Amino acid sequence: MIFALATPVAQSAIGVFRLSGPGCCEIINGALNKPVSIYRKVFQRDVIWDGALVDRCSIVFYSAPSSYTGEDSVEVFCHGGLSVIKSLSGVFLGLGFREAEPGEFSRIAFENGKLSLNEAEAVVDLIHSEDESRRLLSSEAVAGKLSNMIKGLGDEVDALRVYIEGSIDFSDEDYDFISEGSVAEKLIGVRSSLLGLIDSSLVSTKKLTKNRVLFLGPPNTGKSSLFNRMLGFERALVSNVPGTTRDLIDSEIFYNSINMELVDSAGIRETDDLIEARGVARSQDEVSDSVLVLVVLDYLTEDLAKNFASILDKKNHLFVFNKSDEKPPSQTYDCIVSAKSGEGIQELKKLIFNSIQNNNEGSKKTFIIRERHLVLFQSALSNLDTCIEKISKESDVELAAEDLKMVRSSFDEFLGVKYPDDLLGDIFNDFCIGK
Ligand SMILES: Nc1nc2c(ncn2[C@@H]2O[C@H](COP(=O)(O)OP(=O)(O)OP(=O)(O)O)[C@@H](O)[C@H]2O)c(=O)[nH]1
Ligand SMILES: [Mg+2]
Repeated sequence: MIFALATPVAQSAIGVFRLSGPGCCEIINGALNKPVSIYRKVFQRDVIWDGALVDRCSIVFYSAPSSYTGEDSVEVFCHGGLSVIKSLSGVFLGLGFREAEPGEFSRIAFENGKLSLNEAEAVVDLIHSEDESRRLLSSEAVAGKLSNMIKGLGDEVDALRVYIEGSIDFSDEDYDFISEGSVAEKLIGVRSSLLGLIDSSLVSTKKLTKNRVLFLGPPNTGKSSLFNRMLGFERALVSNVPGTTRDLIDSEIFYNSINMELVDSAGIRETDDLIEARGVARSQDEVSDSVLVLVVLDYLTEDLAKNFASILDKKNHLFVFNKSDEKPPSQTYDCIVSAKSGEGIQELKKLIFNSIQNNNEGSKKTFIIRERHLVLFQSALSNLDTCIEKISKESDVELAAEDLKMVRSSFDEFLGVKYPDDLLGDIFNDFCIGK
């Protein structure tokens, strides 16, 4: 039997404990002023320990298998004071519960078939999601839509494999099972469904789950000044010496319900200074991890705009002219600002916001998936391709059935029907305690 505080360890209005394990409801009843005998209903009860009142709590019992973990479970809503939380933890330990590991509740849920592996991963993404669009993507996966689609494709693959294997036994007869069964067309159908699924999925990497906005430009154009101005405090050093910023500096701001991570970088120029050259190389790498690049220029560097346009190519970017308090620009820009006077800063924030919203890859996608899932889907796709080739040529039909077994096996690994040993640890360690 395990227990954990499901809410943060901090003073708050209420704290929620979660407990799970066979028979745990009866054990908890032993510490209540009056036992609870009805499941899935909220009761107010006093928790009594050593003859003294610990706290008056709201309590819900769940009986196996109708709970998150699939085991008997209890939720206890207590007053959110740290001393109450500490005393209740003492009661649970005294009753024989042990503290849960991170993700242990979800792991039990997975082992009891309440969640597929991909749904469990989506639970982590949902907890970690910081803005609306990512939350929606993870919720779709938590709700099992992606798993169901893969299960459906897996069933089709199985049926086709059984059909192909069956046709092998009758291969001497004067009947072309493969073409009569339109096997090739059906396989192509499965392939295009899988391809469609990949296209509608956003692969989450740690960096891309944040909306990183990179400040890029020649040295001394005021990137750091603009970065500080947007944050509202002096985060990065500013000086009139070109090459002040050497490393990447990031900081988050929250604007109109989206979280943006602003990243200040070293000015880009040809340089002999080795340290600065490294900084420059790093900001070029950083371009690929960003959702938006702001090219910051001033009146001395206006003619470099075209160089940046070619470096950035198809990357989502905005040209920003800074130091408008000193001189107006001589060409058109997406935004004209002065980090010094604050002119144009609100417009720039709005532009960034709109640009992120419009270009948010996520907004065009249906699912959020892990790198691991993409690898499995791609391997399924390539096995389908070889299978389709064999079937179309009507050669090696026996081997074509083997290809389909491999496709099925990739799907099973996605769903967690089978998995390598260390994978479970990797996934569930990412959870917080109490989930
Ligand atoms: N007049 C005026 N000066 C500015 C403005 N923004 C920045 N500066 C000045 O421009 C100089 C360079 O500013 P930084 O913010 O350090 O420029 P940077 O682009 O980060 O420079 P590096 O880190 O060296 O690449 C400093 O002297 C700033 O005070 C502005 O809007 N108007
Ligand atoms: Mg700087």
